[in-house]
Amino acid sequence: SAKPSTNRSVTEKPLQPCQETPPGLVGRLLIEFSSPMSMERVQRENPDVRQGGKYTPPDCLPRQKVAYGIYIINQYGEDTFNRAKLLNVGFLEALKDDEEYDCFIFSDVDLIPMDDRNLYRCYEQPRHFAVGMDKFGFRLPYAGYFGGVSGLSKSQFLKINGFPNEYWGWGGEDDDIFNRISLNGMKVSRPDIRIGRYRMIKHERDKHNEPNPQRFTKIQNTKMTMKRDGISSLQYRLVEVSRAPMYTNITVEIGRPP
Ligand code: NGS
Repeated sequence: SAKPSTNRSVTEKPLQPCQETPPGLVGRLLIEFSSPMSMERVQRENPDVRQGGKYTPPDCLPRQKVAYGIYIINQYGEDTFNRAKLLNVGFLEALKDDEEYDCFIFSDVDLIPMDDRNLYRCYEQPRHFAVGMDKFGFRLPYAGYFGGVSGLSKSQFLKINGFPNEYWGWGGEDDDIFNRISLNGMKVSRPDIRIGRYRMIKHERDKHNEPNPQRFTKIQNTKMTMKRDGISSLQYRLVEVSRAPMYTNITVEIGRPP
């Protein structure tokens, strides 16, 4: 049965691996929020992005499969917010789409990178990208800060049993992740402070996200809790998955604090 082959490898030259540093980077970007950005414009300026926010370089073989898709994980209902648990959901749901993803970038929705040399890929060690945020005067607020935007390879993520599911409300979950990394013999890697710059989209204080009074004691106990609490114990109910042109929107029910 001779079907005409559409396989690239027999019709074209095999692709070369992508360059370590992509060509055409511009460095510092002008980020300001005074003029609104429309989804249509984002779409127009990124014609190679496919349904659900997926992208593959057309002319080279990617060295890593960064969850080459954009996933927005939305907590269903009105119960207390749980950031780290939502990030765990994002990891599993992205893998359901493509089990070959080997790198995951976890970003807060309100952070906009100001320099395209801050490469969203995975590194030898877990990566903290958001080292210079405007609200902290473009400096790290403290040496162990791991909030905002981070990136872990699949194996780094699994080594720390993913992120904690038991931080309800604001604060501490990023410090717990930092502890998991150190306790598992890894070290956080970071970009140069001049490159890892971010602007935060200004917004009102979130509802249902009051400071978690348990956060200080919880971050003292990471060593004990990380074995049982993490990606291995994650439970949730999928409410909706919808594919927009530039991203995949996932709504999940993740329960509420005990
Ligand atoms: C620390 C929090 C982190 C938080 C960081 C920055 O104190 O979760 O402040 O917060 N840790 C604890 O509360 C234990 S920020 O200034 O962005 O609101 O990420």
